[in-house]
Amino acid sequence: MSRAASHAEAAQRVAQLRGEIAAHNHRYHVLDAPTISDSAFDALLRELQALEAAHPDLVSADSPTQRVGAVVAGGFAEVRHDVPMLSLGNAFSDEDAQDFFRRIADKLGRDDIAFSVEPKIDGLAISLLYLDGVLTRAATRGDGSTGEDVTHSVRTIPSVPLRLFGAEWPPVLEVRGEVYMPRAAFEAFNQRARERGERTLANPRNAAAGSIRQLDPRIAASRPLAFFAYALGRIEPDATWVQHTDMLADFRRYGLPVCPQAARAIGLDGLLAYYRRIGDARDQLPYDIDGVVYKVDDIAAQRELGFVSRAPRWAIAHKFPAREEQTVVEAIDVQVGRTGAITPVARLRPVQVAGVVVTNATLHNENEIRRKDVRVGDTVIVRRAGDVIPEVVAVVLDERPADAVAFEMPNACPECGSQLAREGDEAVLRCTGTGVCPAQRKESIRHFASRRAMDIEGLGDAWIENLVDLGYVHHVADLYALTLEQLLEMKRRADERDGVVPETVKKGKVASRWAENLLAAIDASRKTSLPRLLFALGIRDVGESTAKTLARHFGALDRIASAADADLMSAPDVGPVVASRIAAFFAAPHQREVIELLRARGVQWEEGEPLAAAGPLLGKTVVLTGTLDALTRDQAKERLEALGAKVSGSVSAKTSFVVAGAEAGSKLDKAQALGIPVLDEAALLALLAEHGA
Ligand code: I6G
Repeated sequence: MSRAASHAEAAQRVAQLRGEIAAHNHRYHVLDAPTISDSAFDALLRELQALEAAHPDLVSADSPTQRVGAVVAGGFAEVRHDVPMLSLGNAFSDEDAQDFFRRIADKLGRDDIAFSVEPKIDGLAISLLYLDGVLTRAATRGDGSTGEDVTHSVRTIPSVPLRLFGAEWPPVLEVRGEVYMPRAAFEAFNQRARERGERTLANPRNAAAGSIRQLDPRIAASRPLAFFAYALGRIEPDATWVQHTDMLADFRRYGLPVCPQAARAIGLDGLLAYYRRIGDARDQLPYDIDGVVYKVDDIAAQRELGFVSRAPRWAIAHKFPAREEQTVVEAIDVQVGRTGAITPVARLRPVQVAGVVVTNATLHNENEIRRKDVRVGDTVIVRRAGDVIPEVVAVVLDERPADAVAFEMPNACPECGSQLAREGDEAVLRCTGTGVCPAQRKESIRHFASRRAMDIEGLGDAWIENLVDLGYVHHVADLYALTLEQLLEMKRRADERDGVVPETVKKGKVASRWAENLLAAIDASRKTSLPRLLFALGIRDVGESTAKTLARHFGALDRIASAADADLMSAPDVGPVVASRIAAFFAAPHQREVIELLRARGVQWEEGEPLAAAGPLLGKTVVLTGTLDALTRDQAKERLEALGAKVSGSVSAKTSFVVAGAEAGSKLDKAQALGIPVLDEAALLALLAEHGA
């Protein structure tokens, strides 16, 4: 829309944009089913921002541009809950759950009772007040009667609608639910914090609570929080829902996120089956839970059952085993990873954590161990969540033995004796014995053989240890030169060394099936794909996704191996650090030799054409800003990429030029400040036409 848009036109477009943005936001953050690209979404948001800047009277609190507001001065205001925020009773066993069910069945005089059931998210309980469909206030539970006003933080959570969808909602609607940090986001946050030597968050629950209880809303906005609605507070006029599950269905219709695992269960058997089903899925769920909640579905029956002290008689939380337990640190060792990274590991007195015996927990790096001050002999809280390695959350200082001494990191690699060194301001110490350190070699081979890399079935840790320790394999290419005789000899020597009576000799015949199987698995891995091979090589910071991107972008290994940093950065998502890691990897003669040997020993992968091998804009980084008339942002991006350019979202000194459409904002200002060339739409079209794109 041009600058000359009338106020009425602007108001109409603003309303339309807000509706579209809210709907896209909901699809992305609640339904997990986006229908437009991130850049197209950004363009809508920018258009709205520009219109609001031109017409400040059109700005309103429910606008998606207003999620992050000002810092709250003078601390949190108190909020009295008109309807108290209660807590739930707990069931710690099937018997407790059975007692809960029995009490209800006896009172209602029947057994075929339907329940609304859902996971109990480990987060922070929050009450959201919507007046005339607009989010007006958000408060913590506090003591149940009085909480804290955290509206400024909760508004920043993308899945919380600032305005309810449709027009069917009650004019006064208070919705209760849980703010939480998805587990992947929590892990990623901590990983980044560790790399930067910053403070980590203890667990997703503390992460949610700590993020919301901040006076500066930018802190909550910078953390990936989410919300699930599960209960009702105040409502006017009175609710007409017959069943709790009807209410949840309406919540969904209003655009409020409701846990996708919420369901209905009948009778005690139904409850316990749900408990087991969610318990089995617990490690795979994207959020942390500490149990499941059962609620009598029929609201009239809820009323009949009433409350005991401050908890409903019609609902209960059936708890899972805790994720965190206490145990004692018996020793602290350091492990050497594939890239030489040194990780201190706590050897623990064995403890059951959520159904699994834990004997080791990572202490991550020197900074972390120092910050937590974990010592041998300490009683510690260990946490195990999902598939991630258990970690030490904190020390129970009251239980520290008087003679416990602070841990000192070694100066030399415990495996090869090489010096340990830190790169730049990295928190991680690394073994400098690349190529010679047996621990690094074993880890590289383990990674190379892993399922998502070369997928060599049966090449387990014990074989890798023996193959390296007994000198049969020095690097990954040696796997492809192994013979049956060598494997059998290795086994015999390992048995001898370990004083084991060889199991491989049975009835006077050498059992060789395992070795044949292993050789067959190694052989089967010879035929692979470029992304798998790239990932398998174990280049630092090149995970599966970057390997795929590189393969798609360059099409062939040699092109990647000979690319300069700037060329590597023309691949999407490859920044300067990753580019330098890739270049350094392929610059090492040892790595080139290994790749040649892999080829010579029959490892094959298909190669193809690069995406934009000879593009005239190869090595150029372009930033698009503002609105273009003739092209959508996606079309412009696609055509620029076809010419070899990398299209980036932010302006920096590395930007080659900026394309500024109508109502370009701060990116244009920044480009001008940095003296970066700026093209208008006509110049872009001319450039594209010149190169036939
Ligand atoms: O603390 C809670 C967690 C989950 C709840 C709750 C819930 O439902 C899934 N429901 C109620 C009614 C209350 N607390 C009071």
